[in-house]
Amino acid sequence: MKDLKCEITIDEMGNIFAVRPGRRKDVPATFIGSHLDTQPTGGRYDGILGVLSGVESLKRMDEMGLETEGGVGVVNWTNEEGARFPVSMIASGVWAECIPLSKAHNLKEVPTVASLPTAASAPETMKSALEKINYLGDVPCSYKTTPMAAHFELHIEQGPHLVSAGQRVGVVTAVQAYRWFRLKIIGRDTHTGTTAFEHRADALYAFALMMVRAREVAAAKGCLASVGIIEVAPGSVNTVPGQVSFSLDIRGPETALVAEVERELRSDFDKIAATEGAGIGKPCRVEWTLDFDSPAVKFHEDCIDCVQQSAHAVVADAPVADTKALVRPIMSGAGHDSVFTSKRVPTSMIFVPCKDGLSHHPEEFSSADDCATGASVILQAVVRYDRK
Ligand code: HGY
Ligand code: MN
Ligand code: MN
Ligand code: MN
Repeated sequence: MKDLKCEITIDEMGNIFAVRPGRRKDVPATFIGSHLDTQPTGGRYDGILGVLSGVESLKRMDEMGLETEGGVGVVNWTNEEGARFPVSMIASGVWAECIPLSKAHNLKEVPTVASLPTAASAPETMKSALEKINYLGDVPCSYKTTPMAAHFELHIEQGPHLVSAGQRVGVVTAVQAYRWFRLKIIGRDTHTGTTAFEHRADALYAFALMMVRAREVAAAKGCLASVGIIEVAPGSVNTVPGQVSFSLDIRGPETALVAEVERELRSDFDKIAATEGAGIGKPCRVEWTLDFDSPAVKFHEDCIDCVQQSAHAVVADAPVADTKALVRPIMSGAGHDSVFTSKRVPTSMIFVPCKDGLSHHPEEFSSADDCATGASVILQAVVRYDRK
C-alpha cells in the first residue's frame, strides 16, 4: 500500500480502511472489502483474495491514471471468521450497527485457539487483542462514521458448484441463514469400572446420540448442523464424563428452516438427556446459549446487475462459444462481511472457483487465472458503479 496515495484509518474494531481519493470529496467512497483473518488450519484465499483484489484494483487505477468521481477504498474487516473470537462477521456487524461494540470487545478467545502457540498465552478479550497489536483505532466503528457508496466483495466459492460446472464467475444472489450456539450437557462424573450403564448420566454418550439426531433433523429439512468445538470434563480415562460443552452451527437456505431445526433439536435433545441418567433419578440436562444469528440475505437486483455486466465483459474474450455459461447466479453457503454491509449500502459479491470446492483447509486453492478474472470483474464493477 505504501506506493499508493491512500488515506488510511483504523476504527475501534480494528477494521482498516484505505481510500484512494476521487474528484469529489462530498460523496462516500466505493469500497472493495473482505477479511484477512483465517481458521486454525485455514487456506490462503478465503478472505485474503478479496482484500488483495482491492489493493490490486487501486494499483491498476494508478497505473491507468484513472481519476474516479468518488473515492475508491479497500476495507479489511476484522474477525470475519469467528475462529478466534466466536462470533463471525463481527466487525462488519458492529459497523452496520447490528451488533453492539461491547458484545464484540468482550468476546473471549476460543480456548482451543488460545492454546495455539501463535495466540496469546492466556485467553484474552477481543479488545485486549486489538490493543496488543495496535489495531484498536479511535475512529468509531459505524457506517455513519465510515460511510460507503457501495461494497463489492470477491471471494472463493468455498464449495463445489463452479469448479464442477467449469464456470468462471458466480454472481452471489443470496447468503444462507445461520445460527451459532454453545451447548452444555450436565450429567454426573462416576467411576468407569464400577458404574453400570443404567446407573450412568454419561454426558458424552448423550452428546453422541444428539450428534446423530442433529444430522437427521437437519438433513430432513435440507439444512446443515455441525459441531466444531467440544470440551469433555473432567477428562480422565477412568471417569465417566459428567459434562460436555460444544458448539453447534445450524445453517439453511431460509431463516424459517434454521428456526425449525433449532426448535426440533431443542425438544429432541431434552428427550435424549432425560433418558441418560433416568436409572439413578438424576438425568442429564442441556443448556443452550445463542451466540450469533444471521438471517438469510438476498442482494439487491441493481447491485447484482452491476457485477453481472462486468463478469460477462471480462469473460467475453474467453475462447468458448457461450460466455453465458461461464457466469451464473449462486447462493452462498458461507457467511461473508457483505451480509452486514448489505444492510446499510448497495452490496454485491462474486465468487471464483476453488479446487475441489475445498476451504477452511491448508490445501484451499484458486488458480492465478481465476483470481485474476475475479479481480478484473471487481475492478470493472467498481469503475462502472462510480460512473453511474
Ligand atoms: O462461517 C462462515 O460461513 C464464514 O467462514 N465466516
Ligand atoms: Mn471468508
Ligand atoms: Mn471462512
Ligand atoms: Mn423431534
